[in-house]
Amino acid sequence: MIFKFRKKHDLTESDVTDEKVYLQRREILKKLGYIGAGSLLAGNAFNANAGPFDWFSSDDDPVFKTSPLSFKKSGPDSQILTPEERATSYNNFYEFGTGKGDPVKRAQGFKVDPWSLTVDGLVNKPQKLNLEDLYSRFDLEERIYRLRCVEAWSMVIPWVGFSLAELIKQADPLSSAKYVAFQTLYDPKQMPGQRSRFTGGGVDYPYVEGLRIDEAMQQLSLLSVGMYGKTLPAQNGAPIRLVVPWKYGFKSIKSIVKITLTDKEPPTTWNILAPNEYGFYANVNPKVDHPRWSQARERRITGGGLLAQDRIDTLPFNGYDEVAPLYAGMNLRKYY
Ligand SMILES: Nc1nc2c(c(=O)[nH]1)N[C@H]1C(S)=C(S)[C@@H](COP(=O)(O)O)O[C@H]1N2
Ligand SMILES: [Mo]
Repeated sequence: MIFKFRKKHDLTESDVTDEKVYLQRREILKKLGYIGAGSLLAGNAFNANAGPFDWFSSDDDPVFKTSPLSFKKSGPDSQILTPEERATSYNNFYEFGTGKGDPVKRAQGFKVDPWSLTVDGLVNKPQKLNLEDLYSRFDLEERIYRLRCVEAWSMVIPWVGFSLAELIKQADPLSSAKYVAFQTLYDPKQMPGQRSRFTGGGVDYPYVEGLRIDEAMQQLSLLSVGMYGKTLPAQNGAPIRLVVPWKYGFKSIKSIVKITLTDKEPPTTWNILAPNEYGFYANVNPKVDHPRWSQARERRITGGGLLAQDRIDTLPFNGYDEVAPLYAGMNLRKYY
């Protein structure tokens, strides 16, 4: 698939194609693949002027293209969604810099095609998925989840994806598989944060994460390929990222290229960086403070105006009580 870029300053109001024309093109775009179509909504500052059918090319100012997804919509939800423009412009993705506004600026030229996601390790049927497999092999569904960052802010995001369990089942794990290890793309050419310890927040890349196998098989554990009805923007972890809503956000590893079933607890990036501050489990827990700040409350980034936020109580397991049995008998102060 070829990426078509255009200069941002070339755009005018009339470049935004109306929805009817757009929907007719959707079928064509589907056949072409998934990338190449711009965002329908004009909410994202970086996509605001990008029409769905941009065949201009340019060497500078690339705009990362998202395209609509077909999926089973979630039922009505009482939570106020975080506005799309906030969820796609206030990010942690250290591969593109440590500032919250860095990823949306620096990830626009990120290339996801070709992509290869490998599932290997203690499995009978190793898997290799290309970009199209990510969108077509599983029935996609929308899931509205709360995302609680360890830094004490949170969002409510409508993800689109499939249960991690579905992919693991296809790989047919051996009974010796006790953990699942995840790895982000390593590509310093594309990811400026990976070029030096200084620009990448001291992380030893690639970013790695892990779950116990029963956590990975929990139905809430989601492999997300989209948000707000479209494929993931680069800054949110395109083309595929993990979302584990009862754990702090750093567990939800972005832009995954490898999933390995293993018999040992895998190393995890933030635990390596500061083991006394970030544990392997990282379950949201208002009673266990971060050594440098309280986790009792959070700043919810909400939908009431561009800069709106509410201060609310943080809930155990981020409110996903159904996961509590996974930790029965465990001391969650020790296993933070
Ligand atoms: N590869 C990678 N994955 C990552 C991160 C990162 O820096 N690199 N940051 C994590 C953190 S701290 C959070 S809070 C979430 C943020 O996801 P979002 O930007 O989509 O809201 O991504 C997580 N996944
Ligand atoms: Mo985070």
